[in-house]
Amino acid sequence: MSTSPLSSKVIFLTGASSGIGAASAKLLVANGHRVYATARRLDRLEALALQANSNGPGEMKVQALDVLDVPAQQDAVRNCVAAFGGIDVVIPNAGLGIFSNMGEADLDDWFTMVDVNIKGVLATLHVSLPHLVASKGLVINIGSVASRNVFPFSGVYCATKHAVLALGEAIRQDLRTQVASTTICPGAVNTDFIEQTKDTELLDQYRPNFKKGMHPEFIAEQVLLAIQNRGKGIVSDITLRPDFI
Ligand code: NJP
Repeated sequence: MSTSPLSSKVIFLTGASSGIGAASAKLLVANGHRVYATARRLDRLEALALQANSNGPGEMKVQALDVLDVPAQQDAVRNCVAAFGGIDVVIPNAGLGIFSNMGEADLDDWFTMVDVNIKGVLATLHVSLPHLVASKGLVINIGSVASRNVFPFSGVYCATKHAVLALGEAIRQDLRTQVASTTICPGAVNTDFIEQTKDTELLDQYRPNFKKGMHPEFIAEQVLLAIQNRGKGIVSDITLRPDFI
Protein backbone atom coordinates (compact mmCIF):
# COMPACT_ATOMS: atom_id res chain seq x y z
CA MET A 1 0.00 0.00 0.00
CA SER A 2 1.34 3.40 -0.97
CA THR A 3 2.17 5.77 1.88
CA SER A 4 0.94 8.70 -0.23
CA PRO A 5 -1.69 11.08 1.05
CA LEU A 6 -5.09 10.24 -0.46
CA SER A 7 -4.93 12.91 -3.14
CA SER A 8 -1.36 12.15 -4.29
CA LYS A 9 -1.05 8.91 -6.23
CA VAL A 10 2.05 6.97 -7.23
CA ILE A 11 2.03 6.33 -10.96
CA PHE A 12 4.27 3.92 -12.88
CA LEU A 13 4.45 5.02 -16.52
CA THR A 14 6.15 3.55 -19.60
CA GLY A 15 6.90 5.41 -22.84
CA ALA A 16 7.27 8.71 -20.98
CA SER A 17 9.97 10.21 -23.22
CA SER A 18 7.62 11.74 -25.79
CA GLY A 19 4.05 12.28 -26.95
CA ILE A 20 1.20 11.04 -24.78
CA GLY A 21 3.50 9.65 -22.08
CA ALA A 22 5.46 12.89 -21.67
CA ALA A 23 2.29 15.00 -21.65
CA SER A 24 0.73 12.69 -19.04
CA ALA A 25 3.82 12.76 -16.82
CA LYS A 26 3.87 16.57 -16.87
CA LEU A 27 0.17 16.96 -16.13
CA LEU A 28 0.20 14.37 -13.35
CA VAL A 29 3.13 16.04 -11.56
CA ALA A 30 1.44 19.44 -11.99
CA ASN A 31 -1.55 17.93 -10.19
CA GLY A 32 0.47 16.73 -7.22
CA HIS A 33 1.06 13.12 -8.21
CA ARG A 34 4.32 11.18 -7.99
CA VAL A 35 5.34 9.70 -11.32
CA TYR A 36 7.93 7.00 -11.94
CA ALA A 37 8.60 7.74 -15.61
CA THR A 38 10.38 5.24 -17.87
CA ALA A 39 11.46 4.93 -21.52
CA ARG A 40 14.67 4.04 -23.34
CA ARG A 41 15.78 7.65 -23.97
CA LEU A 42 17.03 8.70 -20.55
CA ASP A 43 18.19 12.16 -21.71
CA ARG A 44 14.63 13.07 -22.64
CA LEU A 45 13.27 11.72 -19.35
CA GLU A 46 15.82 13.72 -17.37
CA ALA A 47 14.93 16.93 -19.23
CA LEU A 48 11.24 16.27 -18.58
CA ALA A 49 11.84 15.62 -14.88
CA LEU A 50 13.92 18.76 -14.49
CA GLN A 51 11.10 20.84 -15.89
CA ALA A 52 8.29 19.02 -14.03
CA ASN A 53 10.07 18.94 -10.68
CA SER A 54 10.91 22.63 -10.81
CA ASN A 55 7.19 23.41 -11.11
CA GLY A 56 5.82 20.68 -8.78
CA PRO A 57 3.82 20.20 -6.67
CA GLY A 58 4.21 16.49 -7.40
CA GLU A 59 7.44 14.68 -8.15
CA MET A 60 8.96 12.77 -11.06
CA LYS A 61 11.65 10.11 -10.87
CA VAL A 62 13.03 8.52 -14.02
CA GLN A 63 14.68 5.31 -15.11
CA ALA A 64 15.84 4.09 -18.52
CA LEU A 65 13.75 1.08 -19.47
CA ASP A 66 13.16 -1.05 -22.53
CA VAL A 67 9.78 -2.70 -21.90
CA LEU A 68 11.04 -5.88 -23.59
CA ASP A 69 13.62 -6.36 -20.85
CA VAL A 70 11.64 -8.17 -18.15
CA PRO A 71 14.34 -8.10 -15.42
CA ALA A 72 14.69 -4.34 -16.08
CA GLN A 73 10.92 -3.94 -15.65
CA GLN A 74 11.14 -5.82 -12.35
CA ASP A 75 13.98 -3.54 -11.28
CA ALA A 76 12.07 -0.39 -12.25
CA VAL A 77 8.96 -1.45 -10.34
CA ARG A 78 11.10 -2.34 -7.30
CA ASN A 79 12.78 1.08 -7.47
CA CYS A 80 9.44 2.85 -7.82
CA VAL A 81 8.09 1.08 -4.73
CA ALA A 82 11.28 1.82 -2.79
CA ALA A 83 11.17 5.50 -3.77
CA PHE A 84 7.47 6.20 -3.38
CA GLY A 85 6.18 3.45 -1.04
CA GLY A 86 3.91 1.57 -3.45
CA ILE A 87 2.09 1.90 -6.76
CA ASP A 88 -1.46 3.21 -7.20
CA VAL A 89 -1.67 3.54 -10.97
CA VAL A 90 0.11 1.77 -13.85
CA ILE A 91 0.09 3.19 -17.37
CA PRO A 92 1.69 0.77 -19.91
CA ASN A 93 1.79 3.46 -22.58
CA ALA A 94 4.92 2.46 -24.56
CA GLY A 95 3.87 1.46 -28.05
CA LEU A 96 4.43 1.97 -31.74
CA GLY A 97 2.92 1.51 -35.17
CA ILE A 98 4.84 0.72 -38.34
CA PHE A 99 2.33 1.02 -41.15
CA SER A 100 2.66 -0.98 -44.36
CA ASN A 101 0.74 -3.06 -46.84
CA MET A 102 0.23 -6.61 -45.48
CA GLY A 103 1.79 -7.99 -48.65
CA GLU A 104 4.95 -5.89 -48.44
CA ALA A 105 5.73 -5.71 -44.72
CA ASP A 106 8.89 -6.82 -42.95
CA LEU A 107 8.31 -9.67 -40.53
CA ASP A 108 10.68 -7.91 -38.11
CA ASP A 109 8.37 -4.86 -38.06
CA TRP A 110 5.35 -7.04 -37.29
CA PHE A 111 7.26 -8.75 -34.49
CA THR A 112 8.43 -5.38 -33.08
CA MET A 113 4.83 -4.18 -32.81
CA VAL A 114 3.69 -7.44 -31.21
CA ASP A 115 6.67 -7.38 -28.84
CA VAL A 116 6.32 -3.78 -27.64
CA ASN A 117 2.53 -3.33 -27.83
CA ILE A 118 1.53 -6.72 -26.40
CA LYS A 119 4.49 -8.44 -24.71
CA GLY A 120 5.82 -5.14 -23.33
CA VAL A 121 2.40 -4.27 -21.91
CA LEU A 122 2.05 -7.80 -20.47
CA ALA A 123 5.44 -7.53 -18.78
CA THR A 124 4.55 -4.16 -17.23
CA LEU A 125 1.24 -5.56 -15.98
CA HIS A 126 2.77 -8.76 -14.65
CA VAL A 127 5.42 -7.03 -12.57
CA SER A 128 3.12 -4.31 -11.25
CA LEU A 129 -0.20 -6.08 -10.63
CA PRO A 130 0.72 -7.40 -7.15
CA HIS A 131 1.35 -3.79 -6.09
CA LEU A 132 -1.93 -2.64 -7.63
CA VAL A 133 -3.81 -5.41 -5.82
CA ALA A 134 -2.22 -4.19 -2.57
CA SER A 135 -3.25 -0.59 -3.21
CA LYS A 136 -6.61 -1.38 -4.86
CA GLY A 137 -5.16 0.54 -7.75
CA LEU A 138 -5.87 1.36 -11.37
CA VAL A 139 -4.50 0.27 -14.76
CA ILE A 140 -4.81 2.81 -17.56
CA ASN A 141 -4.09 1.10 -20.86
CA ILE A 142 -3.53 3.11 -24.01
CA GLY A 143 -5.55 1.41 -26.71
CA SER A 144 -6.63 3.06 -29.95
CA VAL A 145 -9.53 3.49 -32.33
CA ALA A 146 -7.63 0.54 -33.85
CA SER A 147 -8.69 -1.49 -30.78
CA ARG A 148 -12.14 -1.99 -32.33
CA ASN A 149 -11.63 -1.30 -36.03
CA VAL A 150 -9.17 -2.41 -38.68
CA PHE A 151 -7.73 0.26 -40.97
CA PRO A 152 -5.83 -0.19 -44.24
CA PHE A 153 -2.05 -0.58 -44.00
CA SER A 154 -2.09 -0.98 -40.22
CA GLY A 155 -3.49 -4.48 -39.76
CA VAL A 156 -0.85 -5.77 -37.35
CA TYR A 157 -0.93 -2.54 -35.31
CA CYS A 158 -4.73 -2.92 -35.13
CA ALA A 159 -4.33 -6.54 -33.98
CA THR A 160 -2.00 -5.45 -31.17
CA LYS A 161 -4.40 -2.72 -30.02
CA HIS A 162 -7.34 -5.17 -30.11
CA ALA A 163 -5.22 -7.20 -27.68
CA VAL A 164 -4.66 -4.17 -25.42
CA LEU A 165 -8.42 -3.57 -25.14
CA ALA A 166 -8.96 -7.27 -24.43
CA LEU A 167 -6.36 -7.17 -21.64
CA GLY A 168 -8.05 -4.19 -19.99
CA GLU A 169 -11.36 -6.03 -20.07
CA ALA A 170 -9.68 -9.17 -18.68
CA ILE A 171 -8.32 -7.19 -15.73
CA ARG A 172 -11.79 -5.75 -15.14
CA GLN A 173 -13.30 -9.24 -15.06
CA ASP A 174 -10.64 -11.17 -13.14
CA LEU A 175 -9.64 -8.49 -10.63
CA ARG A 176 -13.04 -6.79 -10.39
CA THR A 177 -12.87 -5.98 -6.66
CA GLN A 178 -9.12 -5.44 -6.52
CA VAL A 179 -7.89 -3.42 -9.51
CA ALA A 180 -9.79 -0.94 -11.67
CA SER A 181 -9.17 -0.78 -15.42
CA THR A 182 -9.57 2.06 -17.89
CA THR A 183 -8.60 1.79 -21.56
CA ILE A 184 -8.18 5.06 -23.43
CA CYS A 185 -8.71 4.62 -27.19
CA PRO A 186 -7.54 7.67 -29.15
CA GLY A 187 -7.70 8.40 -32.84
CA ALA A 188 -4.86 10.39 -34.40
CA VAL A 189 -2.70 12.29 -31.91
CA ASN A 190 -0.02 14.76 -32.97
CA THR A 191 3.07 12.96 -31.64
CA ASP A 192 6.15 11.29 -33.17
CA PHE A 193 4.08 8.10 -33.54
CA ILE A 194 3.73 8.15 -37.35
CA GLU A 195 7.48 8.70 -37.85
CA GLN A 196 8.08 4.96 -37.20
CA THR A 197 6.51 4.16 -40.58
CA LYS A 198 9.22 3.38 -43.13
CA ASP A 199 7.12 3.36 -46.32
CA THR A 200 7.71 6.94 -47.46
CA GLU A 201 4.60 7.04 -49.63
CA LEU A 202 2.40 6.00 -46.70
CA LEU A 203 4.27 8.37 -44.39
CA ASP A 204 3.59 11.32 -46.71
CA GLN A 205 -0.04 10.27 -46.94
CA TYR A 206 -0.60 9.81 -43.17
CA ARG A 207 1.59 12.55 -41.68
CA PRO A 208 -0.85 15.43 -42.33
CA ASN A 209 -3.67 13.56 -40.53
CA PHE A 210 -1.53 13.03 -37.45
CA LYS A 211 -0.29 16.64 -37.58
CA LYS A 212 -3.89 17.86 -37.34
CA GLY A 213 -4.74 15.20 -34.77
CA MET A 214 -5.43 15.71 -31.07
CA HIS A 215 -2.84 17.33 -28.83
CA PRO A 216 -1.21 14.76 -26.52
CA GLU A 217 -2.23 17.06 -23.65
CA PHE A 218 -5.89 16.20 -24.38
CA ILE A 219 -5.15 12.48 -23.90
CA ALA A 220 -3.22 13.35 -20.73
CA GLU A 221 -6.32 15.13 -19.38
CA GLN A 222 -8.31 11.88 -19.77
CA VAL A 223 -5.55 10.01 -17.91
CA LEU A 224 -5.81 12.50 -15.06
CA LEU A 225 -9.62 12.25 -15.08
CA ALA A 226 -9.49 8.45 -14.85
CA ILE A 227 -7.36 8.82 -11.71
CA GLN A 228 -9.57 11.55 -10.23
CA ASN A 229 -12.68 9.41 -10.91
CA ARG A 230 -11.63 6.77 -8.36
CA GLY A 231 -14.25 6.56 -5.64
CA LYS A 232 -16.94 7.92 -7.95
CA GLY A 233 -16.97 5.38 -10.75
CA ILE A 234 -14.81 3.74 -13.39
CA VAL A 235 -14.72 4.60 -17.07
CA SER A 236 -13.86 1.14 -18.44
CA ASP A 237 -13.03 2.45 -21.88
CA ILE A 238 -13.26 5.72 -23.68
CA THR A 239 -12.77 6.68 -27.34
CA LEU A 240 -11.27 10.07 -28.19
CA ARG A 241 -11.44 11.49 -31.69
CA PRO A 242 -9.88 14.57 -33.32
CA ASP A 243 -12.08 17.58 -33.72
CA PHE A 244 -11.46 18.60 -37.31
CA ILE A 245 -13.78 21.62 -37.20
O1 NJP B 1 3.97 8.08 -29.68
P1 NJP B 1 5.50 8.49 -29.40
P2 NJP B 1 2.65 8.31 -28.81
N1 NJP B 1 10.65 0.26 -24.50
O2 NJP B 1 6.25 7.85 -30.50
C1 NJP B 1 8.23 4.44 -26.09
C2 NJP B 1 -0.73 4.98 -28.68
N2 NJP B 1 -1.52 5.67 -29.71
O3 NJP B 1 2.85 9.14 -27.65
O4 NJP B 1 11.94 4.17 -25.54
C3 NJP B 1 10.26 1.34 -23.85
O5 NJP B 1 5.61 9.96 -29.18
C4 NJP B 1 9.06 5.61 -26.62
O6 NJP B 1 10.18 5.84 -25.77
P3 NJP B 1 11.72 5.52 -26.14
C5 NJP B 1 0.49 4.28 -29.19
O7 NJP B 1 0.20 3.04 -29.77
C6 NJP B 1 -1.02 6.75 -30.36
O8 NJP B 1 1.61 8.69 -29.77
O9 NJP B 1 12.49 6.60 -25.45
N3 NJP B 1 9.59 2.37 -24.39
C7 NJP B 1 8.07 6.76 -26.48
O10 NJP B 1 8.17 7.35 -25.21
C8 NJP B 1 1.27 4.13 -27.90
O11 NJP B 1 0.87 2.99 -27.19
C9 NJP B 1 -1.78 7.37 -31.35
O12 NJP B 1 11.84 5.55 -27.63
C10 NJP B 1 9.36 2.30 -25.71
C11 NJP B 1 6.71 6.09 -26.61
O13 NJP B 1 6.89 4.67 -26.52
C12 NJP B 1 0.88 5.38 -27.10
O14 NJP B 1 -0.26 5.92 -27.75
C13 NJP B 1 -3.04 6.91 -31.63
C14 NJP B 1 9.73 1.20 -26.49
C15 NJP B 1 6.06 6.40 -27.95
O15 NJP B 1 5.82 7.76 -28.01
C16 NJP B 1 1.96 6.44 -27.05
O16 NJP B 1 2.36 6.80 -28.36
C17 NJP B 1 -3.52 5.80 -30.97
C18 NJP B 1 10.40 0.15 -25.83
N4 NJP B 1 10.82 -0.94 -26.49
C19 NJP B 1 -2.76 5.20 -30.00
N5 NJP B 1 9.32 1.42 -27.76
C20 NJP B 1 -1.29 8.55 -32.12
N6 NJP B 1 -0.18 9.18 -31.75
O17 NJP B 1 -1.97 8.95 -33.08
C21 NJP B 1 8.72 2.62 -27.77
O18 NJP B 1 -4.72 5.35 -31.29
N7 NJP B 1 8.73 3.15 -26.54
